[in-house]
Amino acid sequence: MKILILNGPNINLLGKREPGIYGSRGFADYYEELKAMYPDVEFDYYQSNVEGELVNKIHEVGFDWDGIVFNAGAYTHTSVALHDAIKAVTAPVVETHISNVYKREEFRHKSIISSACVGVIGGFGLDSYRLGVEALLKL
Ligand code: CA2
Repeated sequence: MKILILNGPNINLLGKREPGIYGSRGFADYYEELKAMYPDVEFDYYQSNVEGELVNKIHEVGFDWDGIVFNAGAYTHTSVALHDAIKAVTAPVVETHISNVYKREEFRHKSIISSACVGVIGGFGLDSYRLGVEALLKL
């Protein structure tokens, strides 16, 4: 089983800004814990602040790997290109959010990518990523 954890814009700032919303832990630290929880799963991690680079990564792994846990960050609410990329590949993609976007500003209530994804997980802090992995393992 090969799973890509894919993070979009600003998630590289996790642990450094806005701890009230996103917590005080950096993603690199959490990623080590996640890998240790699933020793039989092969993980890769990629983060980019650039929309086209996220599209390229989805194309690169989306026909060979078994799934993608994807936090598209703010592109969730804006990106037709990411919707189309997710739709184009064969690997299931789980839309994942750290925060509960429905408790936040209204512009975060609309996701352009949800309808291309196999499912949506959000609101559980960094544990949302583990829940995304669990969902992929049970498909
Ligand atoms: O809750 C999530 O995971 C989000 O995808 C995070 C995005 C936000 O635009 C989505 O609406 C919901 C933002 C990620 C930005 O992360 C930061 C981390 C620390 C400091 C500033 C931003």
